[in-house]
Amino acid sequence: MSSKSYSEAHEKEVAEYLKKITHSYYNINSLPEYFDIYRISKNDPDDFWNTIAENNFEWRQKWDNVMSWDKENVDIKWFENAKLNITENCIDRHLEKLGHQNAIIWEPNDPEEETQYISYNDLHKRVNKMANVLKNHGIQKGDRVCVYLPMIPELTITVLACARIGAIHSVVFAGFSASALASRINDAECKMLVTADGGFRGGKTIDLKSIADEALKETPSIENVLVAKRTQSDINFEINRDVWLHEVLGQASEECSAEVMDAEDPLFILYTSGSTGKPKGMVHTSAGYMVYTAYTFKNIFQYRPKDVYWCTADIGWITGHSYIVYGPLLNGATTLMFEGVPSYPDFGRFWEIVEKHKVNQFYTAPTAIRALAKQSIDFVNKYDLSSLKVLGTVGEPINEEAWNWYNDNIGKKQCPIVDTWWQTETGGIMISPIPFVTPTKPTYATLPFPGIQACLMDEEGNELEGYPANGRLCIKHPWPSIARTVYGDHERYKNTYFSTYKDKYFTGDGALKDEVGYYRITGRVDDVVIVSGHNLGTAPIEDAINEHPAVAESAIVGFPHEVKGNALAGFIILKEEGETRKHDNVRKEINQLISSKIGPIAKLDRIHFVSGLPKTRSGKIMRRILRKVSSQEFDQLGDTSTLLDPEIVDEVIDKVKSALK
Ligand code: 7RM
Repeated sequence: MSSKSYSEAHEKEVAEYLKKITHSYYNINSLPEYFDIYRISKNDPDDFWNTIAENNFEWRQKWDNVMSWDKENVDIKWFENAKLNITENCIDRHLEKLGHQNAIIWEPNDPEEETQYISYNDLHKRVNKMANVLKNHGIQKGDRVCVYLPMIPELTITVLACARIGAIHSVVFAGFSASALASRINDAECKMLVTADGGFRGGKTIDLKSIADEALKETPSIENVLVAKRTQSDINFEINRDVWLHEVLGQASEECSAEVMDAEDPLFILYTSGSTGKPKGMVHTSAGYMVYTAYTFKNIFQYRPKDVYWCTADIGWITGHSYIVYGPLLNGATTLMFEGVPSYPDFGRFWEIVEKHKVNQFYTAPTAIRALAKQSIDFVNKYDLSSLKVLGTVGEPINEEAWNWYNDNIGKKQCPIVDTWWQTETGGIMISPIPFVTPTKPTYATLPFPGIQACLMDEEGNELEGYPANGRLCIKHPWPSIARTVYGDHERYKNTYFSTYKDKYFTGDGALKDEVGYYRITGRVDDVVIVSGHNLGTAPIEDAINEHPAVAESAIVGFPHEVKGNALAGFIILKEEGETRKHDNVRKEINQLISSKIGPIAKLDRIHFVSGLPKTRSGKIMRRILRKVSSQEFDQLGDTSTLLDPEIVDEVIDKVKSALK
C-alpha cells in the first residue's frame, strides 16, 4: 500500500472509531429531539441511563441495577455491582485508533517556553509510570492522595494515576494557603502529598513547597511527599519524607494494569466551602460520574473528531476535574491545559492561544470575561478567532453586558454561548443550552439537561409548577454524578442537601423561569435580601448597575435597617478612579438606573467605591464578608485566608467606617 492510501485508510478507521465512541445514544441534534429525549429520560430514567451506559463505555462487568435511592438515609447508588476502571475508558480503549492523537496540549505560563503535546500513547505511559510510583510508595486502593500542584501536566497525570490504582484523589487548588491545605489533608487523612517546588502564575512565582512544608507540620497522616520540579527554586527537602518525582519516575515501569473498581467506589474527594463551618469534602464515585461527565461533554460542547477543546479553569475546581480531565478524555478529545492567567504577558494571552492551537470550543468564567472586556479591544482583534465554534461560561451568573461582549467580540455572533449551571456537588453540567439546538438568551442557562428533573419551590415547600415563576432551584430525582456524601459526615450531607425540601436535592440557588420555561439562575438564595418586605435578588441589581458606563464591577449586600428591615449597600469598582465630585454624580446616576430597571425599592442606601472585591480563588464574590462589614460585625469575618486578595478586606472596612462617620 502506498503511504497515501495507507494514511487515507487509517484516517477513515480513526474517523469511524471516533464516531463510534462519541456517538452517544440519545445524541441531541434538534429542539424537538431534545424535548423527546428529555421526556424519555423523565418517564423512565433507569432505561434512559441504562442505554447510555451500555453503549458508550467499557465495563469489566455490567450492573445488576441501574439506580437505587434509599430516601430515608439518602443512600444513592448507580450501576450497582458494575466493575470498571475509568482510566481504561479515558485512555486504554483509545490507544489502537487514537494513540498518536494529542490527548493533552499543555500551554505554559510563559509564551516563550515550549508547548507540550501529549499523545494518548504518551499519556498511557506517563500515567502508568506515575501509578507505579504511587504503588512503590505504599499507596493502595482506597488510600487518599492529596494533590497540591500548579497547572502542569503532572497534575492531570497524578489524578489519572490515582484513578488507575483505585486511590482517591483530593486535589487542593495550588493558590490555597498552608492552613487550608492542612485542614483538607487532615479531614481526609491523606497518606501522601504530591506537590511541586513551585509554580508560575503570570509574573509571580508561588513557593508551593514552602507552603506545603508549613502545612506538613500539622498533618500526621502524610508518609511521603512527591515533589515535581517546575520552578527550579531552592527548597527545603526532608530526606526521609520527600522524594523528587522525576527521579522515581525515571525508574518506574510503563506498564500498570488498571485496578478493577466497583461502580460505587469513591473516585475523588473535592472540597467546597459552605455558608458555615469547615469545607465539605464532596465524594464522587466511579461509574455514575464517568457516564454523566462523558455524556454532558459530548452534547454540551458538540465536540467533533479532531477538534481542540479548551477549558480555562484550574483542575483544583470541579470544572477542571469534569471538563478538562475526565469528560474530554472519555470522549477521545484533545484537551488544552493552560498554566497561566489571562493577563500575562498581556490581556491578549487567551486569544493568542486560541489562534495558535485553533481552539474550537472555549469554556471560561464570567469573571474572566468581565476582566477582559475592560481592556482595549485591540487585544482581541489582533488574533484570528475563526476556529471557534462554541463558547461556554460557568461559575456565577453572567450579566447581560458581559454576555453581549463575549457574543459580539469573541464569537462574532457566530458561536452559541452555553451558560452552564452546575455545582461541585452535581459533578457535571445540569442546566445549559445545547449549542445549535437550544436558542440562547442572554443571562439564561435555559433548559435542564436530559435526566435532570429541575423544579422551583417556594419557601413553604410547594412546587411552583407553572411559569413564569421565581423560586428555589431543586432537583427531584438523582442523576448519575450526584455527590454521594460529605466525606466523614453523612449527616451534614443529608442536612445541607435533602432536608430543606422532602426527597428533593436543594441546590441553594434561586432561579426564575421565564414565559417559555427557560431558567435563569439568580444567585445563592442567601444573596436574597428582603427590603421592606420585598424579595430582592442581588444579581439583577448588580446587572443594572453594571450597565453604567463608569462601572467595572459591583456587589450588593443587605444590612440591617431600622425601618426597612434590611437596606442595600453597593460595593462598586469604577473603570477609572475619579474625584469626589464625579463620585457623587455616579452615585446619583446609579440609583436612577436601579429605579428605572428594577424600581425605587431597590435603590442603594450606601455606595462604596472600592478598588477590588473580596473574591474566592475561583472568582466568586464573597458576599458574606461584605455583609458582615456592612453590618459592622468587623470581628466576625471568618477565615479570609482563602481569598484571592485578603488585603482588600481592610480597604472595604475602611470605606464602610469612613462612610459611617
Ligand atoms: C461549576 C461550579 C457552584 C455555584 C452554584 C451557583 C454558581 C455556577 C453558574 C452559577 C449562575 C451559572 N461549581 N454558578 N454556574 N450561577 N450561572 N452558569 O462553579 O461548586 O464552585 O459553584 O456557582 O451559585 O451554586 S461550584
